[in-house]
Amino acid sequence: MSEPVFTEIDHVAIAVRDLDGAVAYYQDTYGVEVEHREVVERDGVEEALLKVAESYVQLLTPTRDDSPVAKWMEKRGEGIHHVGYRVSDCAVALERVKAAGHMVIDEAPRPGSRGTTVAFVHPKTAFGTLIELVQE
Ligand code: CMX
Ligand code: CO
Repeated sequence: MSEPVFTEIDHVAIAVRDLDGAVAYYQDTYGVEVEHREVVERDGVEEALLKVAESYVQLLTPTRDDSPVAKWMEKRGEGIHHVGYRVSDCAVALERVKAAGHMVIDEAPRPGSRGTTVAFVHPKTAFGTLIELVQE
């Protein structure tokens, strides 16, 4: 048996319209703190990462109309957008998905937020969940 590809749940990503309001909700209600905030131009999002043990809640809001998150919120409203799983090697994890014949969005690993290397797996062949492979 080979080692599991996922080593930790890196983040649960939640699309929201009001980032500051959502941050305040999590801080005030659950006492979790923002560890990182960043505008990710490439993905057209602003994110706030709230630390929960070894994982994060990733609050996301679109920064432009053609952002994948804007498109998604138009159709589905606010809510859970994707799950990020931590992996030790993003390229190896991505190859494994491709070798198994499943659809991917990124053909090769690329930069993510907070200096990570990431690749997205397509929800179509992932039982309806958008998956992000995250290498720290
Ligand atoms: N979760 C589950 N399914 C999703 C989805 C999501 N987040 N987004 C889209 N889909 C589904 C749609 O429901 C649709 O399904 P049907 O064909 O059965 O109706 C299908 O995927 C195609 O959806 P679409 O609205 O036509 O959207 P696109 O194909 O243009 O884009 C996707 C979808 C996943 C390829 C695009 O959102 C993408 O490239 N995402 C990766 C990048 C990203 O999300 N960046 C923001 C986060 C950055 C970060 O975490 O740091
Ligand atoms: Co993410």
